[in-house]
Amino acid sequence: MTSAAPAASSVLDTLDVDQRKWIRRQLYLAFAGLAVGVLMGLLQVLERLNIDLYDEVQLQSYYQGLTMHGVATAIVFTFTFSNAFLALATARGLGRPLASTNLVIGSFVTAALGLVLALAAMVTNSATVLYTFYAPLEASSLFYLGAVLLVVSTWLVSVNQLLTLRAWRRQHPGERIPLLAFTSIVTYLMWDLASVGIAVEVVVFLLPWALGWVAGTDPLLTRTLFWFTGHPIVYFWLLPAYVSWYMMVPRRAGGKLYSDAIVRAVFIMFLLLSTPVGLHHQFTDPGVDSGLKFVHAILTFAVFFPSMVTAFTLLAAFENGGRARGGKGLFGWIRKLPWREPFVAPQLLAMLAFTVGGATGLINASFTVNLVVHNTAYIPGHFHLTVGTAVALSFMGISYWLVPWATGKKLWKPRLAAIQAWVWFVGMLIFSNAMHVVGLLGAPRRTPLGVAPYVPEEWTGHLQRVGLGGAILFVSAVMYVWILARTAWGKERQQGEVEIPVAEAMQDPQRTPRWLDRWVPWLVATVVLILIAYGPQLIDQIANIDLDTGRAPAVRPW
Ligand code: HAS
Repeated sequence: MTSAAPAASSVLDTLDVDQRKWIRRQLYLAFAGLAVGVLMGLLQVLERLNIDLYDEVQLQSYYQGLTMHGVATAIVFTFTFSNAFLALATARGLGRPLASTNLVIGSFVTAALGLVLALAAMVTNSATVLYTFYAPLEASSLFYLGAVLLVVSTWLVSVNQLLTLRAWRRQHPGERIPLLAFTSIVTYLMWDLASVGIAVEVVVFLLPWALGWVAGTDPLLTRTLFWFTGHPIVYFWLLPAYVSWYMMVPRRAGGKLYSDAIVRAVFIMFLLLSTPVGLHHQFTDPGVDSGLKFVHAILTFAVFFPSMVTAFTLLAAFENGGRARGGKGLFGWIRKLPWREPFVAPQLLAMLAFTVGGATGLINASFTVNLVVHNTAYIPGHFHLTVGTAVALSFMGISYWLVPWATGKKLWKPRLAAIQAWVWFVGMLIFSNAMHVVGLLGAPRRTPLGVAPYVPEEWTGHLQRVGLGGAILFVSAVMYVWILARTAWGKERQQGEVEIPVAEAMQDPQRTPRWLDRWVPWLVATVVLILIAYGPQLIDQIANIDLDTGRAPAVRPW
């Protein structure tokens, strides 16, 4: 059996030198975003220990730092990293350079401009609206423009992927789309549809409001539009990691891709189910219809399924790898996995963390239990295991081959890189466990608890563990940025080309059913599902818009 992807060298030989340069720059944006984000994270955990450094760094408030933390890590780092990684994965999968170098440059320029504008607004305290930005909190127009540009940078990647696919199809009529390209493209197609919510929210409502063109806007409507995108965004963060977990990690762990067909089915399920679930963020929102909340709750359980499939198929791939490396017995193969390898170890640890993060997600999704955990510290506990570890740690592992590929430099101190991942994992276990527990004890999220007068004695120890875990995470992040900086600006050049790892499939990809190699019918089905899940709610809310105030809805009286 062979992998559906062509040999690495053919892509690298033909990949436009310019494209590699702009992909590298996009990666640098990601690392800049992460650096800003973790600095702000440090301030937050110190605040939990009653050490307030906001004045020291000239920030006006805890909330200003929190906004910068969320936007820089969850939006800038993730978007720009995926823009670089999945653009390259598409080229690698299709065995040809991306169709348009201008689009590669365009994606970088829009993302860079977006970052500068959003950062300028946040630093000047004119956009302290948190990373979940909806009314009634209002930011300056610069911030909204920055957000628009960051989203546009992802759309440009998507267009480039589709143009590259079109060119590939002309030369390969009737052939199956190579899996690596298929999954990379589906990830962006899912996001294209999902991001319509935030695009409408910002362009139609928030931006005109911030520019003073309209008197007010409707908080419930902007909140619903935000969560239309705000849930699928988590899969836009996660799916690049899945691309690596399915197709790249097994290659380095000595295993094979379990099944081409299952991976396609999993990504199609994410396309279908990622968006019509956003109302599970609004279970406690009185303005949302209860029947629709029920529909979204059921679909949330459905979108759990492709991740369960992923867990079992990955385990099969790794067992295969561990046994090929000499592992014996029921669990002996686990020890044989390359736990000290800087590319594999972070991602295996990311998967372990995600197993727990997935379970806490299921708790969030359960309507009645959600009432207990909603808006408590439990929720950041959940998402630091998912986006903060499953995704961030995977991206760190990927960057340990991606940065050498992009710069032609040898990875600086690979053993230290593996240690860095373990430090992150340990820090996150302490941090997220403490957040979950203190959340269950009633501690609210997004609150400067260091100055809150009502903090009971029983929270104190857990808050100290939050501080300790966060400090360890900060150390790991500094190690990460330092290793990458020493790699990129080091003198030691890579011997030959860096391999872009792609695992062989255990089963012949050509036996994959043709209906799993299409997406137009799935796209249509996705749109229909979204209309069913969101149509009645949005129609009702838009009908409430007060036309007397012009183009914008009036502020509701309540
Ligand atoms: Fe979530 C809130 C439900 C997944 C991120 N989530 C959030 C927020 C964020 C977030 C950021 O239903 C807060 C937003 C805010 O600021 O308000 N979430 C879920 C469910 C899942 C889920 C059901 N979330 C994610 C992922 C995220 C993420 C992924 C980021 C990347 N979440 C919720 C709900 C809320 C929520 C409610 C609202 C809460 C509220 O009230 O505010 C599921 O998709 C999870 C499925 C995961 C699994 C685990 C599979 C495990 C795998 C690893 C395999 C391991 C192996 C071991 C192979 C089923 C694939 C290898 C190791 C060896 C030793 C071999």
